[in-house]
Amino acid sequence: KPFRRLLLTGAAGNLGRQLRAALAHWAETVRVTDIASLGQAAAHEEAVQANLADREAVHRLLQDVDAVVHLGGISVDAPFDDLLEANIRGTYNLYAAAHKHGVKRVVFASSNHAIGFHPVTEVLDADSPLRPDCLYGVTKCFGESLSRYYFDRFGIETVCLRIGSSFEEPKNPRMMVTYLSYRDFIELVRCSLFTNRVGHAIVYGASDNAVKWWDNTKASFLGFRPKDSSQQFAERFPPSAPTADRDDPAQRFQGGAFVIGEPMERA
Ligand code: NAI
Ligand code: 15L
Repeated sequence: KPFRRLLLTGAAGNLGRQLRAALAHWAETVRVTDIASLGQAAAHEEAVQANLADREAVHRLLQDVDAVVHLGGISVDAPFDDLLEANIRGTYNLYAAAHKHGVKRVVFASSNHAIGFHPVTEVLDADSPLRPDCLYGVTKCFGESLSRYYFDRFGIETVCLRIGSSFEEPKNPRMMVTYLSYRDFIELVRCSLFTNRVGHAIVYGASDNAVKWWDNTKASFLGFRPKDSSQQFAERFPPSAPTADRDDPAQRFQGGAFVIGEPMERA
């Protein structure tokens, strides 16, 4: 197998659960971690329950690993103090530990919410300006920036996946554009781990959907070719014209309903 040991954070989550099985084919040992319960570890797995905000725990997680798939953190908008611990401190701890332990490749789950305030009439690529649509999106911009610094300064390579909507099926018309099938998500992670010399890369995670907001030409060296499309769900969500001229911000902007939230305070 190509890797001796891979680390998967957020392994108990929606996408982490999808990836666990695939990683078994790519590494002798997969260290799976989450703050939540990880269930029964398979024979090739080391399960470690830990909080990413716990610096010492994260340093132990990074020991003796070849590469990291970093999915752990809060995956929706939330009070700043919660995002600060899980997404900002957590991602900082991960990079500080990667540097200390000589880990040279990270696949970072960024999000379309890092660019969600671009209108739906625009097609973005890797060089489009960040326009986060909520504090959660701002934490993903932090992760992209932090990883850029750790590459420029220390040569730690990162592929930032600006994931669209990766679920079993699209749940609304917007997700006909942002849908990323689980199979295509796994393929995107595979390309990000196995491509030689990725430097610091930005790639959008969407399937081969009929309407596209994102152009991955600048990340073509990753060789990511989505196989699925949201078209199989077209009857449920028939196509409509772009709505950038309408009054509803949740329809005008790529981030959808995330753009109408407000910064939350912890209760
Ligand atoms: P999820 O919420 O199901 O999984 C995230 C996991 O991180 C959870 O199991 C949670 O317990 C864990 N976690 C949260 N705080 C933690 C902490 N302080 N320490 C350790 N673990 C912690 O989300 P999902 O859908 O699996 O997403 C995975 C990653 O991909 C997330 O970073 C999310 O922001 C990103 N993403 C996902 C998208 C999707 O459509 N599924 C879209 C865009 C980005
Ligand atoms: C995300 O970043 C979230 O993690 C996920 O739950 C979805 O809301 C997704 O974006 C989306 O934009 O549909």
